[in-house]
Amino acid sequence: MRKAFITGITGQDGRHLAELLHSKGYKVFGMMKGQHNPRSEMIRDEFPFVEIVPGDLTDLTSLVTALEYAQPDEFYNLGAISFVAMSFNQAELTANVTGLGVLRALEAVRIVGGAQNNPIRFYQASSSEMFGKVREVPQTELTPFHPRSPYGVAKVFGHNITMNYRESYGLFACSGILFNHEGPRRGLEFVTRKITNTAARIKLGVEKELVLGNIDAKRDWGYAGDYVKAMWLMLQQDEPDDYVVATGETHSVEEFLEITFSKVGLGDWRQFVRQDQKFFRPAEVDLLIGDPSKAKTKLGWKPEVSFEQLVDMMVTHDLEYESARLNK
Ligand code: F7E
Repeated sequence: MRKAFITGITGQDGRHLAELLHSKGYKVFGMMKGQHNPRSEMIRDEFPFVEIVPGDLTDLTSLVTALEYAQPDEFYNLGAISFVAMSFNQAELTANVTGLGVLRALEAVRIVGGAQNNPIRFYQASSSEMFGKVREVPQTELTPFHPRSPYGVAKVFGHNITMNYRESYGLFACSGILFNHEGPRRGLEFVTRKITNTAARIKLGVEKELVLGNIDAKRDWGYAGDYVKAMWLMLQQDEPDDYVVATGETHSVEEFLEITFSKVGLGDWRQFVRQDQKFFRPAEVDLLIGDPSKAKTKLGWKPEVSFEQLVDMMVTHDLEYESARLNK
């Protein structure tokens, strides 16, 4: 039985990936930090097949101990401080977890190694935030980075150190440069879920308005369930490499609002939305659009869920989820 080790198991991608790997017959280990982590119950209830292993990306010894215990074939490093806005306020923590955490994970892989004829394969969750103030449109694996947040800077370090360990020590280490990916499991702090969830609450009469920051920003939004398939495919290749994972389409936050409010049946979003300076960022990423040609050609990967279907899936989920909460 193949074994996979996932950091960030409680996040959106960790949960999608755990499901995918379980369906493929893997034994799945999920690393979780802290004492009495309240999310461990969620994982236990939702995914009883996941074995929780204690560990923390800021503690190399804990990573080595966790890998020695799990002896995985594949290591997916999805753990991070992933909220860009928060990274401006907790820049040092972000650098430590999202940046240096990757170095510690790679060191742990180098130390534990895995079976001689079957070394641990490593996946790093790189991000389109690395492109920041974009140097070209669309962005490819070769587009230079210009990060615009402490999060983006930390991800550039993670990306480069992964490449460096591949070149220096011959590790089977890949980075997926994933553009924004969403779905019903997205945290409520991210703009897409904030919009679909608040719109559902307005529809149900429990909220009056939606307060946002910059609605002109454009993103290449895909479905998280599609994107974890690309992660897995990268680790099944003969050679390690880096890949852009994106839809190749871009939409503004305003477009997301428009479709959501019309699907919920509230009409014109302008009646419900207010902008507040506190949700604007010190430096913004204005436009992201990825070119997934390499992933399509080499991995045979393509996104299955369209932008409209994604919004629809999230709106439908949030209307059901919020009315179930009301009726409790
Ligand atoms: O913001 C604007 C905001 O926080 C999207 C993470 O998964 O994707 C994600 O990063 C846009 C930005 O995602 C609000 O200024 C307006 O322009 O949903 P977001 P993100 O920053 O693009 C990348 C690929 C990652 O790697 C990250 O980990 O929406 N925006 N008003 C707002 N954003 C939020 N969160 N809240 C607002 O009220």
